Order: sequence, then C-alpha cells, then structure tokens
Amino acid sequence: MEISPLQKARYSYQPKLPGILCSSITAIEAEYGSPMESQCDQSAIAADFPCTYPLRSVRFKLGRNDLAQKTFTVAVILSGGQAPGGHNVIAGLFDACKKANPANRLLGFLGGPSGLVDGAYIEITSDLIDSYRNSGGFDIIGSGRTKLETTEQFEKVTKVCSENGVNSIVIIGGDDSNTNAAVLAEYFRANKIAINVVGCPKTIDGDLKNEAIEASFGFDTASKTYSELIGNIERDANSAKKYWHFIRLMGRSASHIALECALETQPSICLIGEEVEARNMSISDIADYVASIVALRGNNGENFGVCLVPEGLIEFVPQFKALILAINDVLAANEAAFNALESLDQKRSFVSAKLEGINAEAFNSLPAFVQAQLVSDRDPHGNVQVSKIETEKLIIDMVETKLKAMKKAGAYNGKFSALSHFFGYEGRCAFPSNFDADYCYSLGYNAFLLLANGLTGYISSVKNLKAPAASWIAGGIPITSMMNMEMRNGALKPVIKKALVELDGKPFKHFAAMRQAWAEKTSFTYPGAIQYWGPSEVCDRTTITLALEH
Ligand code: FBP
Repeated sequence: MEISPLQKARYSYQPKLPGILCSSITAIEAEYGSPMESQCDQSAIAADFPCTYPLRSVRFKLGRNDLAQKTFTVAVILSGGQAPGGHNVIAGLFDACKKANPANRLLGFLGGPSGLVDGAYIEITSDLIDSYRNSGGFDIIGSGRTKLETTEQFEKVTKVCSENGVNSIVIIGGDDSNTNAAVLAEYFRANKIAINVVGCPKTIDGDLKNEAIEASFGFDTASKTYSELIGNIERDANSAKKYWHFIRLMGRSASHIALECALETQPSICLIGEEVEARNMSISDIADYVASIVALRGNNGENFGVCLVPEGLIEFVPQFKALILAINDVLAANEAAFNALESLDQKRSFVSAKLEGINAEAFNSLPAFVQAQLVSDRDPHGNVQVSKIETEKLIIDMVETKLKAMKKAGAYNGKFSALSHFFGYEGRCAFPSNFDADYCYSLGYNAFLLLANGLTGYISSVKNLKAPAASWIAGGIPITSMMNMEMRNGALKPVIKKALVELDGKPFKHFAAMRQAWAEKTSFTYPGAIQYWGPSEVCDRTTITLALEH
C-alpha cells in the first residue's frame, strides 16, 4: 500500500503515557475510592444493574499486581462514529497486553458490536498495528452502531468468546457504545461468565465527559480540523466581502464542537443549542437574532459574515423537541406500516396525518426537505440522525424573508448572499493531534490495566489533561455511575447521560462575553492546520474548552 510522507513520519511518533503507567505492569495496583451512585434515577439503575451498581472508583498507584501475569485474550471493538485516535487506543492496548505477557493475544472484531455477535475478527499483530500507529480512521477493524440488548445477542457473544478463549472485552465508543459495555458486563457477572468488559471514551461530539472523563478522544482533533476550515472560510469572506457563510457543525445533540470552534475562530455569529432551549427560543426567534446581526453589519457596509450552527440545534428548539418526540412515538407505534411505505413523500404524509395539535402545526409549517429529514431513519439506538437535517438551509430561508421585510420597513440597506456548508465527516478521520495521539494511546494502555486488575463495567479514565502527560492521572470509573433513564425507541432505557454545554460553565461564559463584539466588528482568527512538529505552544495545545474548564 502506498503511504503518504506524513503517515510515514507519524509512524515513528512515540505517544506519551501518564507517569504511573510507565512502570512495570505487575507493579501497578488499583486503589479504590468510594462506591459511585448515578447522578439520578438511582433505584431504576440499581434494578437494571444488580451486579455492577454501585462500583467504586479506581486510581492506579505503585504497588503489586500478580493478576497481571495471567494470560489474557482480549477482544477489542471500535463502535459508533469515527474519531481521530482510535488506532492509537488499539496500539496502547496492544503494547500493554504484550508488555504484561508476550503470550497475551489481542483480537480485533470487525465492523463494531456486530463483529462480536457474528464472531468476525482478525488477530492484531505487531506488523499490523505498526502500520496504523498515530493515524486517523477506524479502518484497521472498522466500526458499526449495532445495539447490544437482546439475550440472543449476549448468548452469541458468549459463545464466540468461549470458542476463541476471550476473557476480556474492550469497547471503544461513545455514550451508546459504553452503555453496551455496561449492559454486557452486567450480563456476564449475572450469569457467572468469566469475561470482563471495559470501555474507552470516544466521540468527536465531546458530550461524554464528567469529573473523571475530562474529554472524549477525537474532540481535540476534530474541532481543530473544523476550526482550520472555518478560519479559511472567514479569510475568504473577509477578502471577497460578499458572502455570508452558514456552517453547520457535527456534534449530534450537544453544541460543544460549535462552541469550541467559535472560541478558536471568533465568527460573527455562533448559535448554541443549549442556550436556545434555556431561552425558550422558537425557530423564528433564532432567525430574528441572525437577521438582526446581518442587518447591523450590512448597514455598516459589511455584507459578509460567518454563522456557526450546531447540527443538534433543532432538537433544542422547544417546538421541535416536542415534535421530534411526537414523531418518535408515531414511528414506534406504527413501525410496520411506516416501514412498508416506499417514498419519502408517502412517509411525510403518513406522519403528518398521525400528528395532532401544535405538533401537526409545527410539522406542516416546515419546508418539505426538513419534513423528509425529520421522518428519515433513526439510528439503532433510537437517535434522530441530526447530521441529515439541513438546519442551516432552513435558517438561511427564514433570514432572507426577515431581511426583505426589514428592507421594506427601511431598517436594512445591505445585501444578503448566503452559502451553506456542513463540516462533519471531514474531521472524524484526521491524523490525530499530538494531544489525541497521546491521550488515546494512554486510554488503551490504561484499559488493559483495568482488565489486569480484574475490573469489569468500568470506563478508562485518564485525567489532569491540561498538565503534561507525565502528570496525567490514570484509573477508571464505573459506567453505571454515568447513567440515567431515557426514552429510546418508545421505552425507558438506562443510558449514559450526555454532557451538554453548561451555560454557567467557563467556555460558554467566555463566548457570551465576547460575541457581541465579534458580531459588530469583524474579529476573525485563523487557527491554521494542526501542527505535529514545532514549538510546543503550537503543537501540544489542548482545546480552549479544556483549558477553560480545568
Ligand atoms: P458517536 O456519538 O458515535 O461518536 O458519533 C458521532 C457523530 O459523528 C455525530 O457527531 C454525528 O451526528 C453522527 O456521528 C453521524 O453518524 P453516522 O456516522 O452514522 O452518519
């Protein structure tokens, strides 16, 4: 296979580890904290996880661990959307496995959770992993979004593991995938099956975080990649001075990516879904706000600008939130009839006829392309696929109408020519930044330590990330402590609670203090491409979100 000069050079990058993990594996011991309760719905979580709730937090310290000498056959899967650094999680896991005992084996199951169910795997060898170190993508073993929830699936996984001598599983994934990890860990414990399961916090969305998980991996690289592109567009806008660019950014529900990119690039406008909900803003209020800034700039002769739109915005607009829940109910109650319909037009009409009252009104007021996107398939976890809803186009349409009215009323004398963009898939497989390369390698290495200490139902935790890697703190927290109950596919289910943008958190407060100035006077900043070699303040910088939060 032909490889690029950058890829070749990145093979030799040696990721940094937390100081404690540099010791011999048999000298790393788990120190236990107190049992961790979930933040809410404790009795429901306790009922669903009788064997793995509550568990104690863990931090590694120097000591003695004889268990690490046993022979491990570890199964690893990559699950959910791609995020830069996944290959390094596997590299860290592989290196720790082999360092503990060269007879240990690492099996990479193909295509996500379904690989575990179907028994499709390859053995990870040193030659194989060496050709993926510090590279982006999940292509070493692929990924998928299958939800593990039925007894039939669990029995198949058990059979596959027993046929292949697997005694440990590592699930690298986001909130839904780590929910899978917790459910599987509980199943094995409850059925006295000697297989331990741990998770690793992945997602570019940045919504899998708490005190012990300061960042999910991939957020750093993805938001820096989008910021580079936004900066380039800002410079183009500031050169030509004739377009407004509306840029929708991935991130699913939470607006962390949009907020981080705004802090990096200082656009004219950035919408934040969580604020829209807190202010109870309608879609028309949002369009009013955007139009007021376009008019303010246009009246000053600046007929250009950049507006960032988080892809999950629509789910936070109260009228749409209610509408999406109502559509989910219609789909859950009429699954067979709905799935039998062939065209999107038939599906739109079907849903429209089943909706009632204000939900029907809201749905019917939307352009056909948004209606079609709202009724299109949910993912296997029951989530609306917000990456397919073109909110930025809806906002452009509405702003155009508002500006026409303002012009008529003499309140606006500029020109509005808008272009739309969507940045999502462009950032998910980028070469990991040095931060993500180090962090991911550490998460994988640390995941093995959790298994080597006999733990199950934990997520790998590496924290104190603002400090140099040598001072990072390694350990684990029980996945069940991160859960709450949510409606999924028409039923209440235990799932990991998403961490949304906190309006009283430092990143949002900083943005809110600056945004009017950025709107009134062009203040764009141009972050440029991620750098892998050069001054540390350029190459090893974390995200502004992480720097402000910790
Ligand atoms: P995860 O939550 O699995 O990490 O996925 C992140 C994400 O990139 C979201 O930002 C986006 O909405 C979604 O995946 C797109 O999913 P798909 O890859 O299935 O189109």
